Amino acid sequence: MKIDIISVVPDLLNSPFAHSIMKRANDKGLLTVNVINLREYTTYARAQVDDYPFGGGAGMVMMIEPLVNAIEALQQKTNYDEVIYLTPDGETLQQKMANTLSLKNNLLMICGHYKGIDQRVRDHFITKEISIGDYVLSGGELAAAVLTDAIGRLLPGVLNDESSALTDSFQDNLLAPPVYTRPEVFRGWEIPSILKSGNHKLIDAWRMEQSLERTRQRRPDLLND
Ligand code: 6GU
Repeated sequence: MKIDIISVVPDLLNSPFAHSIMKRANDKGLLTVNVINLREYTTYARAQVDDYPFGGGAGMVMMIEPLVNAIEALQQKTNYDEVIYLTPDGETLQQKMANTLSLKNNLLMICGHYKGIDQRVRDHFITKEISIGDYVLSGGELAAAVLTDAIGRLLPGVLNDESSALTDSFQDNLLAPPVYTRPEVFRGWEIPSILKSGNHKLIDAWRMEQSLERTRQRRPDLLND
């Protein structure tokens, strides 16, 4: 999969994909992330990419021309399955959406800043608008990093068996059960003895029970879905 991300702060996206599982995805050639600096596509003086809103009001709006220049230049080279705008008024990201997007080949993400992007870009170029939750970030970059991570770890071959995506919280509308590792006793705090029983049927049943209990306590809404 290839993910291209258009940003006015490309440096914000240097680190998120350079470590751990995202790095492994890149090293294995399973996920390529390209960050495109929007300022390279403006024809305005001093690399201007935003301007005052028509009708007045506080804040700046990202101009249509640099964005369309960038989108169309990228579309010359790549046939995108989705052109995604990261915005707090988009559809809230859920695991199911990450699963669906992980089946695509090429994604283009656009990170908003200031008061957002000119509505005409949304009307004519964007195919999907995504928010990562009900709070406001100062720009779309961290949201694009979150979305890219959520998608990238689902690509076949990215995770090894130990970190299988199938047992993640949310994958089956259940939160994950508690986990333990060495030592068996720390300051007198013991691990649940069943985990040492060697009986995998019992252990699986215990984990399912814990998942259900955790979900009931913390996210009863998931059980009603
Ligand atoms: Cl995608 N962008 C911004 N700026 N804030 C957000 C968001 C996106 N999702 C939640 N908050």
